[in-house]
Amino acid sequence: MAGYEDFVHLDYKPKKTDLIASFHVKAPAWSTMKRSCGAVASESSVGTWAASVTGLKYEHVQKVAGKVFHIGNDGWIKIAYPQDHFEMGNMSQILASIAGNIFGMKAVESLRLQDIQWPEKIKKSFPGPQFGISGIRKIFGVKKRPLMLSVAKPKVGMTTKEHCEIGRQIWTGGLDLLKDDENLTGQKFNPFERRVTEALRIRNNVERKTGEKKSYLINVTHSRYKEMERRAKFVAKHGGEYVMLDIVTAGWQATHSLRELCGDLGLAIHAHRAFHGAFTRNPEHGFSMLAVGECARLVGVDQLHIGTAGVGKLVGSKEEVITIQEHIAEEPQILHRNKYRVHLSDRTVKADPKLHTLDEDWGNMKPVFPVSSGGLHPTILPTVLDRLGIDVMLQIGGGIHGHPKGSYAGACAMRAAVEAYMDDISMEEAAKKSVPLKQALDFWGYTRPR
Ligand code: CAP
Ligand code: MG
Repeated sequence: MAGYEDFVHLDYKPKKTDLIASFHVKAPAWSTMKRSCGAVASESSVGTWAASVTGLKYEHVQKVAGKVFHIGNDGWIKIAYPQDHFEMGNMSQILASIAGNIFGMKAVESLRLQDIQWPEKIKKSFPGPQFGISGIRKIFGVKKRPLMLSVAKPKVGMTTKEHCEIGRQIWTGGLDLLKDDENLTGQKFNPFERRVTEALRIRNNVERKTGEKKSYLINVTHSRYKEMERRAKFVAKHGGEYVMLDIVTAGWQATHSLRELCGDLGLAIHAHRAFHGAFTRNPEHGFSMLAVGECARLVGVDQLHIGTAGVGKLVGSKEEVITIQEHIAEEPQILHRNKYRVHLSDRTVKADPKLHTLDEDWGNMKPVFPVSSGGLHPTILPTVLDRLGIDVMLQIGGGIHGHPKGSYAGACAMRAAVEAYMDDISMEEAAKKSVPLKQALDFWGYTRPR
C-alpha cells in the first residue's frame, strides 16, 4: 500500500530535468521524519492521505511524483520533482504544487521552503526581466554609481499637488527616481491619471533644467487586471518609463500578465514586495524571500526590493540579503575602495550548504536590479554599499523627507553621500562640502532606524 513513506527515495539521483526544492522540516512528535518528509513530497505532487489513492500504482503518475532524495539530520531535506509535473510558464501552478497545501499539513510541525533549483525547460518557459541591470542603467545614462530613488512621504493622504511638489524637490535635489508608495494607487485625494500627468510634466521640466534623466515608479497595482492594463497604457502614452507593482498582493497572474503587456509597451517593472513578511520572516516556517526573488526574476520584474542587509528598519540579515542578491543579480559588484570586483562573466550561483541554497545557472536570463530600502538615511548608505556593492538602487523615504531642512535638502544629502562613497570619501569629509549632508549627519548621526 503506497503511503507517505513511499515518496522517500534516498538512493535517487536527481536528473538535470528535475526541479529541486530545499525544505526545512520539523516533524510532530507523533510522526517520523521519513513519514513527514514523504507527506511533503506526496501532498506537493500527486498524493493525499489515503494511501490507496496516491496514484503510485499507476506508472505514468509515478513519473510525475515528487521524491525525497535527501534527509539531513538537521531537518534540511531536498525533494526532486520531474519537470513534467509542472505546466510550463505557469508560476501559479508551480507554486500551488511546491508551496501549496504542504504548509498547512498536520504531518509537519513547521515547514520552510528555502530555495528552488529550476530546470532549463521551466526557466525558458518564462520571460525573465525585459531590461536587466545594464538596460536600466542605460535609461539614465548612469554607468557605475548606485541609482537613487525616493518615495513620497507621508505615504498616503497627500493631494496630487503636494505629492508632485515632492517629486520636483527630490528630482531637483539630484535623485534619479520618484516612487509611489506601496499603498498609493488611485485614491480620491490623489487620482491616478492626475498624478501621472502632473508628475511627468514636472519631471520633464526638471530634466530640462538639470540635464539629467529622471523617472517615476508609478504604482499601477489594482485587483482588476483590466484596470491595471489601462493604467499601464496611460503611463506609456504620457511618456513614463516605469510601472510599479505590489507583486505579492497582486499575485503571480497579475505580475506575469503585466510583464507581457510591459514588453509590448517598453515599460520597466519595479516590484514592491509588501505582504512578503507574512510568510518569509519566520525562519522555521514559510516561503523564503530568496524563492520569491527567483520567481520574480523568472516572471520578469526589472527591479525588486530585497532589503538593507541588516542596516535599515525591516528584518533581512546581511547574509540573507546578499544571498538573494547573488541569486537574482549574480555576484554583487563590490567597490573595494577604488577597485571594482568585476561581474562574474557566467550566470552561475554556487550552493551555500550553510544557508541550504542550491546551485543555479541562470543562463542568459537578465538579472534583476536589487533595490535596498526601508529605514535608510544618507549617512548610513556607505554601510549598505559596503555590503551590497554599487550595483544597487537605493530608496529613501523618511530619511529624505524627514531631513531637518526638508525634501530638497534631504535629496541633496543623499546625492552627496553616494557621490562621496564613489570617490572613497568619508561622510565627515563630504559633510565639509555639503551643508545638507552635514545637517543630516548632525541630525541623525549614524543611527539605524528600527
Ligand atoms: C520605505 C518604504 C518601503 C519599504 C519596503 C516603506 O520607506 O517606502 O515600502 O522599504 O520594505 O513604506 O517603509 P522609508 P522593503 O524609507 O521611509 O523607510 O524595501 O524591505 O520591501
Ligand atoms: Mg513603502
